[in-house]
Amino acid sequence: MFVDKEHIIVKAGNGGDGATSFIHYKGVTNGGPDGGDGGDGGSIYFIGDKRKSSLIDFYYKRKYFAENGSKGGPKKCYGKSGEDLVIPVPLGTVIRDKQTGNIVCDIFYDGEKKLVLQGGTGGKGNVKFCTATRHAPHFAQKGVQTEPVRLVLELKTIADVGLLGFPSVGKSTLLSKISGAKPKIAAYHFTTLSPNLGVVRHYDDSFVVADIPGLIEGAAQGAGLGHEFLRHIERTRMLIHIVDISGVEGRDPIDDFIKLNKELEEYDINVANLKQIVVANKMDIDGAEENLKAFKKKFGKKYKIFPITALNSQGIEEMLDEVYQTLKTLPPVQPIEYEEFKYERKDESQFDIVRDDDGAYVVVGPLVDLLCRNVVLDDVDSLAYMQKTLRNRGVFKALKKLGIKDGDTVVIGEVEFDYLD
Ligand SMILES: Nc1nc2c(ncn2[C@@H]2O[C@H](COP(=O)(O)OP(=O)(O)OP(=O)(O)O)[C@@H](O)[C@H]2O)c(=O)[nH]1
Ligand SMILES: [Mg+2]
Repeated sequence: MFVDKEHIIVKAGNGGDGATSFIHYKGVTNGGPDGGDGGDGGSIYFIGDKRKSSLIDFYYKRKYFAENGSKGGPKKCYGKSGEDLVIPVPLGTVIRDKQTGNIVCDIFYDGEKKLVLQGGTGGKGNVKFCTATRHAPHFAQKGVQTEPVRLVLELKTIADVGLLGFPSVGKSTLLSKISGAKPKIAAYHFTTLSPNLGVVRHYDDSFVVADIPGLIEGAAQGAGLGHEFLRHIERTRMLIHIVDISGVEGRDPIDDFIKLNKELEEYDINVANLKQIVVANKMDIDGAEENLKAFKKKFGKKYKIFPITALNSQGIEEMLDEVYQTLKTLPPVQPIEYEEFKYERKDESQFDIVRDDDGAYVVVGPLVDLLCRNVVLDDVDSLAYMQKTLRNRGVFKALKKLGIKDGDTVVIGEVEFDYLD
């Protein structure tokens, strides 16, 4: 099975909680705080792996969670950091955020490693909350909790040349003659169901050719195998457009050529605008010469046309010379140009205030997460810290603006209190 598009869920590790602990050994009852920090959660990376050729791994496994950071311990012990998760993908994998469709990264080179999700930061232990006036903080910070993210992985094969044509025109036959690839070849349509790659060596150069399933009229609307797999020739540098010039199957090569170019336009104008040479295949069959004349008359000015018989390799050298020369004039295959989409770490200063049914003022947003990470309900120091944060971050100001009065209820996470100016 060939898999070239998959949906997966990834999640970086949560940060470990900081510890609340006090020095405690024989003879010392009231030692100072010694709670260590929690470890950071593991991050999610993707790495290009040239040995992989499809996204099949992701068909079988869809959830990729990096390890959480461990809790901090007494004696200022740091919690262990979570292991990063490095996910190998084939070269040419474009990774998008499922919700927005934005491109997160395009893994193009072997060994190219991209950070996609940063692990949650570990919480600070109580020892870090000691101040001149607060000698024994009974609270520690919780680790940052991370959110799972849905990604779409798409394989856009990286090849120099794309082979394009109706079913059974001889695309796979041609690939088998010019490279070491051994694609399936047969007289029925849609023999090729997934792309085949072949490396062609010609003179001092070598280039990669991608043979894809046959395309038919209406592919854009799903006819035949549809046009989804055109993604595999999307970033080639040029196309070899093959027609069955003999018309042995009862189709007209001129008509075929026009129709397929229309399908390309419907798929992506950039693909339609790629440099094309035409290969007129099956010259060994009766009627091919006549058809070739007519074809040349119609398209000879715009395209270079190479009559061949793929079956016995006739005419192939001239065609390869042309591909070789053309590739020299074209820029190398490039990664996609895109604006990299980065998953923001939560901006912990943001908040919003909503009124609930009882008229209470409910503070929501990342700031609340921050406060909830830091506040232990029954601890006076901790509540003082929350008061200070609410003042500094402008929450009280915002409440006043909304017309809050003494005695009104304010809800922040699990904390609920009466407002007093
Ligand atoms: N007579 C003749 N037959 C050919 C030639 N090239 C290919 N064929 C035959 O055409 C049929 C289809 O060939 P394929 O190479 O499988 O065609 P394809 O374009 O890859 O077809 P799909 O994968 O189905 O899209 C096979 O029976 C081949 O033997 C040729 O030059 N002359
Ligand atoms: Mg084929």
